[in-house]
Amino acid sequence: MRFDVITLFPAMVRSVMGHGVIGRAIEAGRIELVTWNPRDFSKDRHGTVDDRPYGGGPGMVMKVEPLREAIQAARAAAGPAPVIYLSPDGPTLDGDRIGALAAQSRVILLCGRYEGIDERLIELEVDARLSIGDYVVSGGELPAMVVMDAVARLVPGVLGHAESAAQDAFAEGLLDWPHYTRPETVAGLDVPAVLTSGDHQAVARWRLQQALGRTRERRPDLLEKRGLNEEEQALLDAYRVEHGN
Ligand code: 9WO
Repeated sequence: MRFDVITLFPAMVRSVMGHGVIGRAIEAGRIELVTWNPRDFSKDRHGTVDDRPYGGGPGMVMKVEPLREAIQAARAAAGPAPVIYLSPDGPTLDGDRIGALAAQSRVILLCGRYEGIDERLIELEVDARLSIGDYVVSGGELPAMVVMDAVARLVPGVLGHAESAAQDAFAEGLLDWPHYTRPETVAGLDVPAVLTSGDHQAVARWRLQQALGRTRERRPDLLEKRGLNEEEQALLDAYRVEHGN
């Protein structure tokens, strides 16, 4: 998977994405991250990439040409790829959209700053918008990094066995089960006995039951959408009796 990111802050993107499991995947070449700074494509010696908005009003707008040339350079570098503009007015990122992106070999992520980008750039070069939620942040970079992290985790070989197991719960449409580590007792609180029983089947059953119970308590909408088989329903019924809910 290759991500090309159009951003005024390439160092920010490379630094954040260079950590942890995704950073290791980039180092191993399983994920490719290339950044393109519109300022490098500016026509004037000041590196101008923005200007005042027509019609007046506060702030600045990103100019078409530097962005367009950065996008075209990204396309020329590694072939055609969808251009996705990170913006609150796009459809909201969810598991299906993450899966669809992970099926692509390449994607170009366009990060806006200032008050936004000239609409004509969107008309000329943007294939889709994508939101990570109904709020505005300072730029498209953090949303782009959320998208890249979530998508990269689905690329084969990026997650080790442990992490991919941890991700299974949500991939199953459920919230995560609780996690514990040493010491066995801390501040008078013990680890649930099943987790130290050595009975792997019982542990797996307990984890599924916890995920089902927590999903019902915290995100009943997910459970509604997912449905339950007979065994899961029985586990959830037992959880509700145990938790009195
Ligand atoms: C801002 C905005 C506000 C309300 C409705 C739609 C909107 N679009 C934008 C926009 O594209 N802003 C540019 C990119 C310039 C300001 C910083 N940008 C931005 C993108 N802030 N927040 C996002 C974003 C992207 C994806 N998901 C959530 C927020």
